[in-house]
Amino acid sequence: MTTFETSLQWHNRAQRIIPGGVSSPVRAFQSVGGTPRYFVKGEGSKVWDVDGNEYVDLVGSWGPMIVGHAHPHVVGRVKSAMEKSFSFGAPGPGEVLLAEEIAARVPGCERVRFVSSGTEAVMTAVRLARAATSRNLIVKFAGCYHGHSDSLLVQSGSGIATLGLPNSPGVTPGQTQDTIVVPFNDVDAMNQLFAERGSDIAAVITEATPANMGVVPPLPGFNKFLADISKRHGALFILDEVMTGFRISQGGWWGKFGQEENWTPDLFTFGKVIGGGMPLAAVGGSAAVMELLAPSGSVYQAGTLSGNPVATAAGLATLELCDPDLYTVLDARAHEVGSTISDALTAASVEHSFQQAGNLFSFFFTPKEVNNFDQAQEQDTSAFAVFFHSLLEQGISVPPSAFEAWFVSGALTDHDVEKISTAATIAAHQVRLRSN
Ligand code: KE4
Repeated sequence: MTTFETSLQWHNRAQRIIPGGVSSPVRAFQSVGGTPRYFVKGEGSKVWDVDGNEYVDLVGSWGPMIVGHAHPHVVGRVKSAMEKSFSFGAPGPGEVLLAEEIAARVPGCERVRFVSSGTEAVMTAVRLARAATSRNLIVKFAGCYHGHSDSLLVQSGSGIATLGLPNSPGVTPGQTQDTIVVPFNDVDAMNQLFAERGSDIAAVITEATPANMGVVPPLPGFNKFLADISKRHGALFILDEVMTGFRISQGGWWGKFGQEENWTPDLFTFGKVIGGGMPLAAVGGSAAVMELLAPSGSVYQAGTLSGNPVATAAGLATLELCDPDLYTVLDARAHEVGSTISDALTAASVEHSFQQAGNLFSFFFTPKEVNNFDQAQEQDTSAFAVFFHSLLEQGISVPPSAFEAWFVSGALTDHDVEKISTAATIAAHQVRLRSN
């Protein structure tokens, strides 16, 4: 009888019942090749696959596992919540407490509505913006990812700022005709677009720092520029903090940079960390806009498990651990891990750009700094794949794509960093050997 003791066996079995064998495409290793690892246990900074291999985890479920896996404080609170049932489909104290915690950390959030995914949060924010302005056009940036709602699955048309074209089968031109795609960090393109179409624009949406094309920080003042130009033309500014929210600081990206630069988005989206690994996300912002949501207003939005008591328990317990000391640790660890890996690549004469935004970072295998998606696409993704697999074979799990951010957790240890350093040295030489 076949036992299922290896990731390969599970993946062959999975593909017979789940498209691509995965519940989200990036997990399938298609951009790096090879067999995805089937994880069955996580504790602190480590994860174990079904084969029994141990890895230092620099993915952290793409952000949520900020305090490490199975943190006792979080596990305890989730267990306690679960024992009182999983869901009621009715309001409960947990969502009120979590909403108050979010608003306390992000004063720009006067109201919060919970949903179950970042996609839902962004979809709701876009609908709110269109309702609030009675305008249709949404402006997004090439390379920024805001979830898989139809109107945001767009790619640039020809030219600098053109109406989006569907970038997935099943998305119709009608669903993307009101989405405009602009190169990131391009002030001139935005000035021209607003000069021509400003009165038709409902909102501009951006990742607080793009991290879904690899980490591409906003040029100094770019987010403030977006907030200001939107306001001047009566458009809303949506800051997508699904990735950065409560990861970059106690108040997310805006808490760390926006307040001091004196700009405030009209709407925020959050996810990942606020659910602590459970399906929970949120849209928040000014009361004037958020109160348009049903049942206060007429903008419809709903969800069976939204604000789920088990998920809100996980999120609240996680945020309770996200104090200033944690961010000091995360920032130090991110710089330590990123610099160690960059030093190893440099020592092996492997051209790369090590890019950081707060405690998010990534590596582009290209000699030039990457400031937008076109430049990100010039990177050597085959070199990344060699680097990725060498690290994986040495017990370091990093994002299986050259177009993602790397994540540290508060559970990383000095020994983990030593292991990462040793593995990076070997992996860098394997990239070097490949290119000879
Ligand atoms: P979800 O629907 O996956 O919860 O969130 C969508 C989303 C929205 N906005 C930003 C800035 C995001 O980063 C995301 C999701 N991020 C990816 C990581 N690149 C999720 C991983 C995946 O797709 O499996």
